[in-house]
Amino acid sequence: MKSVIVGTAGHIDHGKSALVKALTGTDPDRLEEEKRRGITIDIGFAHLDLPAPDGGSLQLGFVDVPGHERFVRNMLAGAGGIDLVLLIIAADESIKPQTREHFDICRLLSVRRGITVLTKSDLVDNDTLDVVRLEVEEFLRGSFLDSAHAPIISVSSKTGAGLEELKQALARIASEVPAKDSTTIARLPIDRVFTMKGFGTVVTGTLIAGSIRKDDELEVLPSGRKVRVRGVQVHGKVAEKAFAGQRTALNLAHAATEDLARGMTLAPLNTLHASNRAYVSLSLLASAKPCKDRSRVHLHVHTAETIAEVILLGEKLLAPGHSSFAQLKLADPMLLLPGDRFILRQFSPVITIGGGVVLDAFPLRMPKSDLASFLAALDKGNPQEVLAARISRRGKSGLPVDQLVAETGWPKARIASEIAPVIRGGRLLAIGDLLVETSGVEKLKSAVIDALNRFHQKNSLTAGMGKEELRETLRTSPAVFSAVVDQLSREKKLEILGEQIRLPGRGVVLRDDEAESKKIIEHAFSSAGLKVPALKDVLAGLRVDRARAQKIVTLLLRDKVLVKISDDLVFHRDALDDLRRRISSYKSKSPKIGIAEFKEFTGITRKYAIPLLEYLDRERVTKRVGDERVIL
Ligand SMILES: Nc1nc2c(ncn2[C@@H]2O[C@H](COP(=O)(O)OP(=O)(O)O)[C@@H](O)[C@H]2O)c(=O)[nH]1
Ligand SMILES: [Mg+2]
Repeated sequence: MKSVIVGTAGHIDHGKSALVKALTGTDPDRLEEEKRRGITIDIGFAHLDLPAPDGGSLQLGFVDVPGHERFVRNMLAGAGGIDLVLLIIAADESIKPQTREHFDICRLLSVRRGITVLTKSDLVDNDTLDVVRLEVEEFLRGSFLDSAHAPIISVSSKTGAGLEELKQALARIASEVPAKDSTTIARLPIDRVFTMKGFGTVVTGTLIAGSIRKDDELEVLPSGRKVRVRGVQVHGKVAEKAFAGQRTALNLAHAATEDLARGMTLAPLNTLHASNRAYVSLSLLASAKPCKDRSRVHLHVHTAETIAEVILLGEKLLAPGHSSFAQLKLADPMLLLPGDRFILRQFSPVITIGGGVVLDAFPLRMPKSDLASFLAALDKGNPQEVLAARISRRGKSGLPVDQLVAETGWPKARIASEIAPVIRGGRLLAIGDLLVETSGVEKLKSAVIDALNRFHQKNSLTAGMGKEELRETLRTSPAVFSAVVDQLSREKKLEILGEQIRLPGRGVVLRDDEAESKKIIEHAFSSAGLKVPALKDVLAGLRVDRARAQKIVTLLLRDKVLVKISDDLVFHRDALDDLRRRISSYKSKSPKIGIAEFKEFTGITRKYAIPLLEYLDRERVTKRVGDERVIL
């Protein structure tokens, strides 16, 4: 069974609520105050099943809106999810201010289908009805409700005249509404929150995307609260699952009514994010005043509203009837996805001035010309170009698939199938879960080579650049970095030495004075045998400065020409090798050696003998037993 949301629109007292009641049997004015005052204050709901012209059946969910100008914001909360509008005009009053305003809103929200209903036909004679019809036809000309393709039907909710004809037209047009895709990521903008005895917290709304089933874990945005669905009702009846396009009520666990409000959205856990900035395509109504850059406005999206600042991205003044790309800065964050329609109302006095469509809710700083082509690609809406533009915008850092899901609201499976041909075409690369533009990877590869080159030039006494240091210099993610480094290593454009990376054949290069110093140090220790000089004395006598001298020592230690036994006690490797040999031949004389014998045997002082013996213990040449060493 197909579900279609039907919204009313029109001036106060033109008979919207009476018509919904005449069609469905339900009085949409549910509040006590509404019944007492006889006016609609907030949105009301009703439903009706109709046979479809093709023999199936149609489930119509009605959203009845208030016509009073003071309650347009409530009207907007209801207008968000509608597929089909009933534009209601009383035959005895014809077009009035909220007829125009609601009609503008429907056009700005891009409502595509509807029926114009001339109500209270019992109050006027046929001539008057004809005149009103002509006026209305003129008013609607060129719009989605143009009488050339959308019906104008006169009815009386009092006598029932015209209601059958209206039902037939409703069934026909509702059956033309395209079926909604329930495999998209679920979104339920909340329009009502209340408690029900025996159930607890209940929220209602029009499910605008995806599906929600009993026991689903959901997230409330923007608050981030996690809730569980205890029960689902669709069009007033218990259901296992609600699908996109259905009036839905959810009984929620883990949430009190205070935690929820109209304007919040329910979505799957950890999938979508609220934002307080968005790039949009904005149209100003012909009836509005010119819109200045940085104007403050009221922003309405689905059931949410907040104050926003309009930053025009083109000319600094938007003329009535014109469109422009803009950035909206929101006073409070809300969940926005590309394709979401919005309405702008003037800050004061509050009247509808325009609206448009969200292009991107994750604005990033980028050069003006790049931004213009980015927004143009989003506005055109070709899915492959949209994905490529979003990935390209992230440059060499790439974009994780999860973030692409959050940016587009498209499920992973859809992204994967849209992007596969672009990857095959060579324009994008998939590195694990990350998508990167191929040219971004190429740029990163040359940036790696440049960074290594600069490093080698500055650090001629170091073998290579630390991996992490290189990654931080390039400001890129670990995944992209290691993919690029591996690729460059396979291409033999760099070499990986443990935690260091260097260009092939590069590394330590000694200048003349450095090479000379290295020789002096080496000689100082090789000629000293075990009676070594203090390292700092050797370094003090060199031509190179202390920092460079220290680096040369590090090189000698790395190459194991020198061996460090303790702080400031360094030996040449030949001296130590010689010592080992002599110790093992000593073993044929005695299996043990004491400190005194060791001093005598090597000819060195106690100051050196103790650290040396400890070194030999560590090297498992000797083993300490009491005051003596067993030779191993
Ligand atoms: N005579 C007559 N009165 C109607 C008709 N439809 C609505 N009304 C009356 O017009 C008034 C406003 O109707 P209502 O449905 O509340 O208007 P809304 O503000 O557009 O929802 C009420 O007093 C209704 O009884 C109709 O077809 N004929
Ligand atoms: Mg009403």
